[in-house]
Amino acid sequence: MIRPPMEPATMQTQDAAVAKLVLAGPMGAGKTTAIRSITDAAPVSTEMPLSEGASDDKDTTTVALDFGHAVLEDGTPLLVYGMPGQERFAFMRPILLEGAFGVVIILNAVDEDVSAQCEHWLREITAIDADLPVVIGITHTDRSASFSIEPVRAAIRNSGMPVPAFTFDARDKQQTFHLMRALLMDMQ
Ligand SMILES: Nc1nc2c(ncn2[C@@H]2O[C@H](COP(=O)(O)OP(=O)(O)OP(=O)(O)O)[C@@H](O)[C@H]2O)c(=O)[nH]1
Ligand SMILES: [Mg+2]
Repeated sequence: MIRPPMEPATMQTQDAAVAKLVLAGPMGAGKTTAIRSITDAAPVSTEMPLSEGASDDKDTTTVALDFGHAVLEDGTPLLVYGMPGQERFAFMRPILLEGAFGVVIILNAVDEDVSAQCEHWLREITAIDADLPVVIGITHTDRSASFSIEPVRAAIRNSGMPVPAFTFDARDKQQTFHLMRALLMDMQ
């Protein structure tokens, strides 16, 4: 049985300590997709039809949260929560970050200014909890021929935070797990 998260960053289930991770980032970056990629059972999701900005591959948006239980190859259990990307649901962010071990900020390489997005989301998360470990994952690089990760790394350096950044495809289980492992390395 999966127990809901309590206060600390890691919780005891019957078998092992479980880390709570949260996925943050703008609308359409791939938070819901990432959770669907890594969970074996169907995750909990709160998708509603997009009134504006629907596209062929995205016609719904998260209005409260995503939740899934995943197990890394080494047996490490994870409770993974996804935030809604839209600003009007920003009130959910502190609620979901309560008791989290760390945050994966997912950005979209197709978005106009990815480094500005990066700075924005780093500010949003650290304003809620300045001590949370963070990893950045950038999706949709297959759709942006001109994308370079260097401006994003420069934005991270400007923030003064030791945050690793990777590109990945949220539809791919192994690539999504790779990000989670990078975050969990801070745990050891
Ligand atoms: N081409 C491409 N598509 C991707 C990649 N990663 C995710 N996607 C797609 O991008 C879309 C992301 O949608 P969601 O997962 O709903 O995005 P979200 O971040 O949960 O968005 P909100 O809930 O609205 O904040 C889906 O259609 C995915 O299939 C990638 O690397 N490349
Ligand atoms: Mg979503």
